[in-house]
Amino acid sequence: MLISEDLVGSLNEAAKAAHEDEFGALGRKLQRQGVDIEALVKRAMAWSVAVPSWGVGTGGTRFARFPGRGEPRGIHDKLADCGVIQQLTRGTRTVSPHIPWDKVSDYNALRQEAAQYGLGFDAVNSNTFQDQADQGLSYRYGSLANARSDIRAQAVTHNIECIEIGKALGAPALTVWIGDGTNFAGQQSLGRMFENYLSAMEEVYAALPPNMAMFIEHKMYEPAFYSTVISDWGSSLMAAQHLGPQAKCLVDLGHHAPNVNIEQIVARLVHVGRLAGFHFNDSKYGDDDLDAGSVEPFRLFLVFNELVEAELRGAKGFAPSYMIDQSHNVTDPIESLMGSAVEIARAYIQASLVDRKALGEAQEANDVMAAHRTLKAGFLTDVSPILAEARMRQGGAFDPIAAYRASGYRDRVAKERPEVKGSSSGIV
Ligand code: LRH
Ligand code: MN
Repeated sequence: MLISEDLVGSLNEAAKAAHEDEFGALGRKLQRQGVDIEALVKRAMAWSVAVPSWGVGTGGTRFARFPGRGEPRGIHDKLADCGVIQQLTRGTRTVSPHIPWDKVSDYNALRQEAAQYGLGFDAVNSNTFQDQADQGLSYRYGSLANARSDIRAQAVTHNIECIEIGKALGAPALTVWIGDGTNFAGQQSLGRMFENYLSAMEEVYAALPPNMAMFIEHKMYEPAFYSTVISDWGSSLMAAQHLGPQAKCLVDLGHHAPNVNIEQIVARLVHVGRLAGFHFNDSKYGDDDLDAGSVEPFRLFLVFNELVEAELRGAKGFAPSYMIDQSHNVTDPIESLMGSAVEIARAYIQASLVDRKALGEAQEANDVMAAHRTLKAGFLTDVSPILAEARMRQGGAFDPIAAYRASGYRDRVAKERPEVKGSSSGIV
């Protein structure tokens, strides 16, 4: 264990009396609503969201990245940091890796290394939005949608390599996000770019083993600022339906214009059985990659309302992957990821206690206010005692961030890991 279990145990013991009082009170409140708190604790214990390997390092913007103390040097440090998040929250059992940022020579050994922290791997992310030192051709003008077939072929080869890495890691999917697009009208044919992308992705799709999915991630803009090849869920769904049943649409909450109704996009993708899953984060303006639930917690709840509704009615092909994708520019990434994991689990449990029968009846009766209040009652319920109980029953911390701070883990790794000076720029 990376954090002393005795420390976690003594902190939990100190919080026990107050916790049991609040847990008891919530249990009685929910019982009056015909809801069994034990069932919700079990749902919270079974819940898990993947941590992005790139999220445990300090993030940045195009202007600057201000490295923090004890920056992870590579995937081995990143796995240890993800191990801390899992040990204290008990709700982040997998890591989503990014290639080549997490490239190693022995992926089986990496799989064992992760397992010792109680971690597995979720979707592998390819990267054809940067040029690597040892790369032959540049992705400056795009990758899988590039006008030049040799550059598309290079990007196809990279994605197939990521599939092989995914097989070795036991990953359920390959996530393909490309920044391909244009900055000027006329720079490229909008139709031909999409066709180039589809033909290149056909080759990647053909390399998928039967038990691996392909997650297509759309994004409205950035790094391209006039057009983006896979800019919205419509383009993503067209591509998925063109490629085949293993291709699905990944929803990154930050990849939409402000005020877009993301929960309805979720409902549509559930309807066609093509919801791949999520990159959870929050935003106020663009792809801000802020901590999930830190700007619009009600929107996060409404997304989970669609997910729980789909789960409870047994929607066809409904098996989303839940992942975080954030950039931690001004906080300790471990604290932000633990905080986000708790807020995401909170939205899931709040959506799970909505009185679906009463909601359905109010909707049938067009009783607008009753329907809205019935749904919102879930969001207005403080489920913190359920989340804490679920963590502690699995050996986690009553308050993960307080336990992490008390552990001195950051001070410890700051001594082991060389200080990163100066401020480069970019997301990682
Ligand atoms: C693109 C994105 C994508 C990742 C990258 C780090 O904005 O959301 O999911 O590859 O961030
Ligand atoms: Mn993303």
